[in-house]
Amino acid sequence: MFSFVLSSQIQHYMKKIVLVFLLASISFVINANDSTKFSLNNQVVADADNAGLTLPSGFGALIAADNLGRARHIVATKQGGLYVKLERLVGGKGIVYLTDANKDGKMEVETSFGNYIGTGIAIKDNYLYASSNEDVFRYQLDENGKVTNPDNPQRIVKGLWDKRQHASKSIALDNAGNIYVNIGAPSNSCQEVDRTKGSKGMYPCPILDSAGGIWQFKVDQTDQGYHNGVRYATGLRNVVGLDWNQQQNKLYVTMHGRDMLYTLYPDMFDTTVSAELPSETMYEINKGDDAGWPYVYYDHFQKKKVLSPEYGGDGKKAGGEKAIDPIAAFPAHMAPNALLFYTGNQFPAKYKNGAFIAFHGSWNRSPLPQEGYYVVFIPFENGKPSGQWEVFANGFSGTEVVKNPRDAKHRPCGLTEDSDGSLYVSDDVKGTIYRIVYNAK
Ligand SMILES: [Ca+2]
Repeated sequence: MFSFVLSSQIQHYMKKIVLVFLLASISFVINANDSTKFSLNNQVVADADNAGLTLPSGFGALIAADNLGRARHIVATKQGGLYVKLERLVGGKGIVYLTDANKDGKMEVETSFGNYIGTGIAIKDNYLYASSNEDVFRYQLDENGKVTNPDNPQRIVKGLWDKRQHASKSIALDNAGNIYVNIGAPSNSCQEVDRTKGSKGMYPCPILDSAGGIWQFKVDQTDQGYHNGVRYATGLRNVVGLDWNQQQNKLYVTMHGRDMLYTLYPDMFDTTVSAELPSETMYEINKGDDAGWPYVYYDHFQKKKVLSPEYGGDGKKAGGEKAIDPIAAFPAHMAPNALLFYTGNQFPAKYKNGAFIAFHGSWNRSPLPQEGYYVVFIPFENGKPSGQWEVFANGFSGTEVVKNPRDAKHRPCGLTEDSDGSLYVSDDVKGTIYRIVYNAK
């Protein structure tokens, strides 16, 4: 009896001692690693220098992966993996699949596949979709979010224009079995001779039959060409950023505006105006919409669509009465390369259903400094911007002033949201993947 009581008491105290020791060691581990590792609630913690980025208060960033190659668009799986589309093959492969086995936020390459370059990548209903510059493929995903047929995808779209200029076939998917493919115009402003002083604008612009718009295809049919697709929207010079807004059940896009107003028409535009115009634009797209390229461009100072000089414009004359207006406009030549509506709950409430835009950065603002090279946020309500745009994440270029795109160490190109509400940003210079998290509570 006595021995039983003693042993029971000893066991009781032993348990207490073990528990105290365990708590002490956990707290020691957390304190020792608070800037580099993960916290008790398994939330990923930012790098000490926020991966070199400047962010709003309460946000942090870490480098999730690095040196992947020319990382264009990205998509996160529900299970925490990440697919990255590459613009140049690495080891003969154009898609990288990253996973994070120990959940510390640092990702490792699990596999790579796909023998084609390109930009577009998206996930819908257990399929991964990826585009080359002329085709779209789809792959089956297993219950872990991993592709089951990496070497044998279904080619659902083929033979789209690839004329080098504006060749990225960015993609988005709706909830009704359709995929939307950007076919950028291989042209600045549809002149008879592209980007040449004195060359007239072609009317009607023949490029619009095959490019300069968004085409809609079925997700489950093989080898669809132009004749199987629907020209869903036209007059869009080059849409690299597009996203299906689930709240509105509608397509939204960001367009790269035309270049070279000063170079081609120095008697109408000076270098300052030409650096700021035309606007980079964001549109809400309905079937059949025409955004007006090449006949008009948008001017966010005059707040109107202006007739292009190739079509009789002088920088003031309005045009494009039947063309849609943008829902947001940005300074020229910032190159909006990705659009993402934020649906997560990790970030503060103002970000919910708002739009993030990754600006790849400019070349055509010289002699003024180049602009872009950051991620912008615009708050939204009921599918429309409800406030001014603001720079959300800056510092990718690693330099105060970018005179030439080659000066930029990193250029934002793709966006995706992790299932925990973190925001991933890809860079197509060094292949860095940034993960932005909200740490303040
Ligand atoms: Ca890891």
